[in-house]
Amino acid sequence: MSFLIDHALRPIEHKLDEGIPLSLEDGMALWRTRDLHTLGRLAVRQKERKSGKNVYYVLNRYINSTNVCYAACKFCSFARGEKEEGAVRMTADEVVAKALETGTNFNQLHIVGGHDPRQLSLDYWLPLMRRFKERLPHVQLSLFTAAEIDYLARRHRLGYREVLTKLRDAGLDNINGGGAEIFSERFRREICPNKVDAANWLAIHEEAHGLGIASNATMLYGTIETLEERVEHLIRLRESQARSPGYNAFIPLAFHPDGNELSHFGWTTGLDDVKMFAVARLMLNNFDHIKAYWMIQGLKVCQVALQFGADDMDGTHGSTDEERIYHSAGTQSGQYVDDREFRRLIEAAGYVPVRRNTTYDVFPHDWKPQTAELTVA
Ligand code: V47
Repeated sequence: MSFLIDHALRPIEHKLDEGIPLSLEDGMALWRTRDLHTLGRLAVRQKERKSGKNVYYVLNRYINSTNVCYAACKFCSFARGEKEEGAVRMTADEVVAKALETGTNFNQLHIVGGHDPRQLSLDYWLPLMRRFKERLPHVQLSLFTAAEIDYLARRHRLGYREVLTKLRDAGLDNINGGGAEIFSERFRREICPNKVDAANWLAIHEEAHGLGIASNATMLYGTIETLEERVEHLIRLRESQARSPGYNAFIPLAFHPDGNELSHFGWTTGLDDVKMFAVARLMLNNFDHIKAYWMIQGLKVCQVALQFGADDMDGTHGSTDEERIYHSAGTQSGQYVDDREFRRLIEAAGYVPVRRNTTYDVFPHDWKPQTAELTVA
């Protein structure tokens, strides 16, 4: 008796074994297959070629420093006008206090925010970053998205290289992967016309890599994009990584429909989610890590994603953090997962939990920083 095997996947298996990058047609065959188990097995084999039995997580703090934003992206439920009810703009002292609220035992500070005319400025960020680096040298700063870097450059009338150099010198270790959405012009014109375009998103990441700043990449799936546009997006990321290496992880962002203009698309399905992880793992042969971010697809789907090529579950967040991008758009995930829970889920999936920092240096799970008690002042 033979198990059902989709024969369209056989030439793809051959290419993967030979290390040949997959084409657009291959990517479409992966999306179209109903042979989910073979798809998962192929993705797991690629994952294990990259990271063996390891599955990574990071002890981190997560802050949305401002939700004031005038970009008006149609998928967004988070943005507010300055005077609108629900607008939250943190002072630099509040950001420091929030980051330190539950101590210093974390390896990453992850901050993203809106295009806020008052807060998104080098005058606000450079001193704040230096302050963090002086007090918390063991914490890597994963700040901004390329959309925010583009805003900073335009605001200060500087080139990307100049802005990035200033940010790097103040301590920027990594740029977050947001703002990529879907690279197709058709998508961006209709959904997020006021945001950095695809060519500049890629240029910012490539310039950052050249300056020694690492980054992540994302893709927002589940609205008007076609399957071809999803695969093309992945191919453009692969080409960008080949031109200027420095992307650590790819993170698929499942569309969340509550409270935005695209609500009628509804939630992505579990099947779409796990396929998305597998297709990404198989197309992105030059990316080391595919991240299943528990906040986005939920802990249960993310654990299953480990059987579809994902090798990372992102971060704990702090127990007092208040993520707002996904919570304002309807996520049922909580705000915090402790490291014991990550280890339990990863081990149950047959993998070895590994604590990392942003750039994937590995730490014993009970590692603690040697910093003295810190206060806000
Ligand atoms: O660019 C906004 C997305 C991104 C919705 O680097 C939405 O590790 C789904 O940068 N439904 C910002 N997605 C978040 C971001 C990020 C997220 C996770 C991991 C990393 C990383 C970075 O959030 C935006 C947009 O694509 N987003 N609204 C929504 N309703």
